[in-house]
This record gives sequence, C-alpha cells and structure tokens, in this order.
Amino acid sequence: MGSRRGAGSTLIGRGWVATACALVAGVAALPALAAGTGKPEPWQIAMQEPVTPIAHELHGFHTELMWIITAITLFVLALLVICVVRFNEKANPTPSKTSHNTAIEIAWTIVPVLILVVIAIPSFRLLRNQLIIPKADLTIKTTGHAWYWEYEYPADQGGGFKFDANMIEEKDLKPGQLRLLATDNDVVVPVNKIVRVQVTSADVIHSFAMPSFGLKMDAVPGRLNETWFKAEREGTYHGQCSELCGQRHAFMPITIRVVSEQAYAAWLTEAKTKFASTDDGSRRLADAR
Ligand SMILES: [Cu+2]
Repeated sequence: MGSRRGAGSTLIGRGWVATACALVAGVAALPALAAGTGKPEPWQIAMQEPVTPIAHELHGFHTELMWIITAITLFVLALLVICVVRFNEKANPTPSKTSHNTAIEIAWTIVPVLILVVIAIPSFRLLRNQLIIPKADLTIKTTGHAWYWEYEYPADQGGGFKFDANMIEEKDLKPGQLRLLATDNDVVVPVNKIVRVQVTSADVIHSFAMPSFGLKMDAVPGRLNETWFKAEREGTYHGQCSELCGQRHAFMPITIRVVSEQAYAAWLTEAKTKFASTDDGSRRLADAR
C-alpha cells in the first residue's frame, strides 16, 4: 500500500515539475512576444518595447513581479495538489483534529509581509522617479478635448504656437498610417531630451498615455498635471486616450515623433508658420496703449 502511494506521488511529482518548467519557460518567453516599437502588434501579449528610462524601469518591475507571482502561484498550487492527493477521504480516512499551529501562523503572517516589503521598495522608487520631474529641456502642454488632443509649444522655448491633433479617418489613411492611431498632426520632440508634459482638459477627464514611454497622466479639467519623458530612440510612437471619456473616446489617438535635434529645429521653423500663434495679440495691444 505504502509503496503504491509512493509511486503515485513520484509520478505526480514528475508531472508537476514538467508543468512548473513549462510555466516558467512561458513566462521567460514573454519578452520575446513584445510588440514592435511604438505601436501594438496583432497577437501581442507583452507590453510595447520601452524607449524611455521610466519605461525600462517599469518593465523591470513588471518582470520582477511576474517572477514573484509565478512563484506564489506555483507554491499555492503545490499545497492544493498535496491536500487533494494526500488528504482525500480514501488516502486519509481519519483526519487530524489539529486547529492551531503557532509556528505556521506566525510564518504565514510574516512571509507575506516580507514579500510586500520586497515589492514596495522598487514600486516606491519607480513612483518617485515618475513624479519628480528632472530639469526639463522642453515643455509641451497638452489639453484633452472631446475628442482630440490640443498641443501647445511655449514661446519661451522657441515655440509660440498651438495645434490640434485629430484622428485620421480610415478612408483617408495613407500607406503606412495606422488605423485608429494615426493623427493629422504629430507631436514632434528631439531625441534624448527631457520633455516635461503638462496635461489638462477642456471638458471631461481624459488621460494622456504613451505605452512605449511608460507614460500615463490624467487630463483633468481645471487642473494642470505634469509628467515627463526622455525618448532614447528616434521613431514614431502611438498612444491613445486612456480614460473612458465619452462617445469617441476610442478615436482620440496620440502620435509622438521623436527626431534628431536638427530635424526638430527644422520642424519648429515650419510649425511656426503652419500653426496658430499662441500670441493672441494682447501683448501688442498693451504695448500700443
Ligand atoms: Cu478622452
């Protein structure tokens, strides 16, 4: 009897190890399924490729949590399997009447607390890095509207213009432009520069989000929120409004083009003639008086 049970547990033990290995391999393979940079991919499982320091940190934290979650899940699964196999009515006809075990109770209180502390340290570090904005090279203000984003480049930083970015309807898409993600006007920023983004809204609550940058900030009417990013790679990055804001919530994409410093300077010159000036004439009127 004893030997038969022993053989059974070895078999279960082997299946278990195989399952655990498969799960761990699956988790380890997740980064391989990461989407292309700056946009989602069909069948994407993992997050979009990170291109800012915050996004890298965010991904590291995510991977760390994934291992902790996997270990906890496998541990709980192991306990369940042991209970089912060893303590079912047939295998264990006279159950133990134990109701307390001080050592175990202390352990299962302290161990989760320690796990939470281990999680809290990188979590608070990340939060701090997101919220404390380093000295910015450039500031952009964005205002959420139902249902498009408006951008303003302040005059004291070589800007002095503002423009709206509307989604390009499917029938008007040019080759290479992404459905639901392409905008008629893109935000353009220089590569490797710290960009401070001021976020607000003109009507309801929206949320300015760019997955590849690890960036998401609520746009709240009457309040000016701030966030920042430093894109390390040139390219076109797509995001969307991420706060359910109404009927056309899904149709207010965000496109940020990260370009070289020279290309940015050229774009600024062009943008100043193309877009509306933020100077509403009040200063000139005041001067005239
Ligand atoms: Cu919105």
